[in-house]
Amino acid sequence: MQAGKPILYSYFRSSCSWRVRIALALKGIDYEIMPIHLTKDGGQQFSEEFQALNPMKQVPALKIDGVTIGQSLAIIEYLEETRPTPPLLPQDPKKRASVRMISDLIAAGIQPLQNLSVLKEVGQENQLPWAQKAIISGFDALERILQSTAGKYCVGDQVSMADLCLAPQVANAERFKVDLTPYPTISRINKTLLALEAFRVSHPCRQPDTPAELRA
Ligand SMILES: N[C@@H](CCC(=O)N[C@@H](CS)C(=O)NCC(=O)O)C(=O)O
Repeated sequence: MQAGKPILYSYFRSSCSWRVRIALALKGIDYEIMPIHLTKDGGQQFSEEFQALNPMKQVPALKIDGVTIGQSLAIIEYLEETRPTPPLLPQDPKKRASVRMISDLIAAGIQPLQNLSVLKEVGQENQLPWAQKAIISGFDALERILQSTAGKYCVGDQVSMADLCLAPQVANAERFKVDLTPYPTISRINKTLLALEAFRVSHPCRQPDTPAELRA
């Protein structure tokens, strides 16, 4: 099948979309963004057209090489397997396990609990404390883990998939007004990551669908 430029179905503020945007930027993959607004029109992720691409009704989804892939970590691992440079998983199996552990901690243990669809269920007045509780519980564990795995980044001194999960989750923590003082390692790594070009260009404040008042 003839494959054109990859298309990323993305929402500027979606932390899971940001993970993939960072991977695409780091690997120097040219792509187009198709914005999916998660609240406009009742949520464009619920349209029949988008559900045909991702039946989970979530962003991101990436159309690439003639396939459409949902789930940010599956997308990142596909990019890693097909475009291995620069690597986002270390060679050493123990370090690889640490990268996957941290990625899963964030992608399965924190983000889903504070995702839009869950927040809708808990009701307007409970949303902030609910999201804060989920993030604090995950960050308490993550800070301890990073104290033994981190170098400059989450695992040693190479940017890895774990870092692609960390920076977007810290942005969510800031959006939900979580006090980051108890997390010096998380904060230090996040600051280092945000200075990298790939994290900068893929940042929610610089996307085609970022509203004017949030652009920077
Ligand atoms: N495990 C999925 C989670 C995707 C996800 O939760 N996406 C959010 C944005 S970060 C979403 O589309 N939410 C829409 C909704 O909850 O209706 C992944 O890693 O891609």
